[in-house]
Formats: sequence, structure tokens, C-alpha cells
Amino acid sequence: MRKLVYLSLGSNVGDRAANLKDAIARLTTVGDVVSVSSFYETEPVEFTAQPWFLNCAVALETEKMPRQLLTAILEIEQHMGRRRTQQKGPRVIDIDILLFGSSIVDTQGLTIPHAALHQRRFVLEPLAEIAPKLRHPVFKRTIRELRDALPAGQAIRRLK
Ligand code: PH2
Ligand code: MG
Ligand code: MG
Repeated sequence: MRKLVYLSLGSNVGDRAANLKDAIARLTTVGDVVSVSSFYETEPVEFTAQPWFLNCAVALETEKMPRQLLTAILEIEQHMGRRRTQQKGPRVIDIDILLFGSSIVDTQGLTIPHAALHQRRFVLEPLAEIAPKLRHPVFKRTIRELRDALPAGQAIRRLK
């Protein structure tokens, strides 16, 4: 069964835009990339002593099950040179599963919807660009509503 999945991509090491584009190209081996948001320059959150990120959101249609998708994504991160050193620290590429159809998954190493999605402007702003009316299956709020409910802060700038 084909599912519509939403991903968040981020990079803050090397040529960030080239890294996002490379990851998007590699995702075409996992499914059909049906939309890509603008790229956004974003202030680092949670672990703040690191360079600013470039983030975007991607909609992907895939036959894969959540675990298989996670495995494919981790492989792409590996092949692009991601080395897990410091948690939430600088990275060439990070690909996170935000939403997987309307599925709710909570298992070791995989939580869908992404546990921090509703708190992060660097996720909600790009996602609201490509899927404003999409509804969060747990909070029952649309992505636009979640974006509008964020407290002030978390600087973000949309690139052309
Ligand atoms: N990713 C994190 C932690 N902080 N901040 C921004 N702006 N963008 C990110 O992609 C990001 C972050 C952990 O994955
Ligand atoms: Mg992440
Ligand atoms: Mg990740």
C-alpha cells in the first residue's frame, strides 16, 4: 500500500544546500518525492552552540513500512557521511520521519508522529508551506494551526 509520508531534512555542515539536494535525490530510490518546500535558514534549537541549519520538508509517496523507511533513511545518512558523535550536534544531513500517513507508531527508536514536531519552527514552517491543512493524528490540529501556536522565538528565514 502506498503511503504519503512527510520528512524533515536538515544540514549544518559543509555545503548545506548541496547536502539537502543530494538527500532529496537519494530519496527518489525510496519512493516518489511529490513535494519539496523552500529551503529555510534556521537558528539551532535545543543544542544551540553550533552553526545555523538549512532545513526543508519533503513529501514522499512510498510502499515501505515505517521500519523499512527508517532503515533506508539511516542508510542515506550513512552514505552521505553522517557520523553520530554528539547528540543533536552538527551534521552533514539529518532526515527525520515526521508523519507517516495517519499512522501512530511508538517503538524503540521510532516515534511517529515525530515527538518534537509540534514544538519546532524549523519543522512546522517548511511543512506548513507544503501541507498547511494536514492534520496531526494525535493533537488533531492542522500543521498551520500548530505553526501559528508556537511561542515567539526560533529565528527562521526562507531562502528564495
Ligand atoms: N536538529 C536538531 C536539533 N536542533 N535546530 C535546527 N534549527 N534545525 C535542525 O534540523 C535541528 C536543530 C536535532 O535533530
Ligand atoms: Mg532531527
Ligand atoms: Mg534524525
